[in-house]
Amino acid sequence: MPIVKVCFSPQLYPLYAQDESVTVVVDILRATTAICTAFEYGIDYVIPVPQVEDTYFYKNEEDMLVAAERGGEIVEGFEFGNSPLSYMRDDIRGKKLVITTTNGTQAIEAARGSEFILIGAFVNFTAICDALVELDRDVMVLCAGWKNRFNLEDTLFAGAVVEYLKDRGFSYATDSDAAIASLTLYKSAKNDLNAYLEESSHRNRLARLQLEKDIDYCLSFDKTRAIPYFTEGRLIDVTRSGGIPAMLAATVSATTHNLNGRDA
Ligand code: 3SL
Repeated sequence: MPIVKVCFSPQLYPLYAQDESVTVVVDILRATTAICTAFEYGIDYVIPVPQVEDTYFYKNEEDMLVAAERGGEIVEGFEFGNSPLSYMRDDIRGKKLVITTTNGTQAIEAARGSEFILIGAFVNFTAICDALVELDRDVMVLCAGWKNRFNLEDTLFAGAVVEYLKDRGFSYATDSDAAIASLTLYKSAKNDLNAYLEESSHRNRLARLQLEKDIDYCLSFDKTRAIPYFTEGRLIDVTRSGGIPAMLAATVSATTHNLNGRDA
C-alpha cells in the first residue's frame, strides 16, 4: 500500500526523502501557483533556479522570460516576479521562463534527488492528485514554507492531498504525524481557506504589499490541468508530453542510461 508523507520544510527533507517516492513541491503563496499558471497560459518550459545570479546566464536567450522575486517583490531590473496574475497573458505562449523565488525554487532545488518531482498548488489540485493515483507510488508533499520555517498555506495543501488520497477510495496509508497534522488542519480550514489563513504570516506579508487578488487566486482550486514535472533541469507540463506513461518511460530510460554509464 503506498504511503503519503508530508515534510514541513526543505531543511527537513533529507530526513524523509527516499527513492521510489514522488515528491510534490508546493509553495501556494505564490511560486508553485505562478508556475502552474504560466503553463496554463502556454509557457513552453520553466527553469527554476535558486539564486538571482543564476538567471543572468539566460537573460539574453531568445524567447526567454526572466523572473526574480525576493520578499514578495520583483527584484529590481526584472520584468517578472512571482505573481500568478502576471502570467495570465497570451503573449507568453511558446516562450520559456527562468525563475527564482524566495522559497519555492529553493524547495525544488532541495528535492532534486527525488526520482519524480511534480509541482503542486490548489490551482492544479485535481490534476496533481489524479497523476499521483496513476503513478501509484509513495508520495511526499514537500512544503516550501518560509525560509525553512513551517507555514500554514502549504500545510493546508498537503492536508488536502492526504485527504484526497486517503478518503476518496484510494488506499494510501500515512505513517507520519506531519501527514496526520496536515489532514487535521485542512479539515478545519477547508470550508474557507482564506478566512482560516486570516492571521497567517505570509498572507499578511502579501496583503501589506496589496496582493489580495493574488491571495484569492492562489487559494482557488482547479484552474488548470497542467502538471509541471522536473526533468533535466527544467519543468515541463506532463499533459503536453505524453502524460504519465511517457514520464515513467523517460525515467526508466534515463535510469538505464545512467546505470550503463556507471557500468562502462
Ligand atoms: O517564497 C516564494 O517562493 C514566493 O512564493 C514568495 S512570494 O509569495 O512571492 O512573496
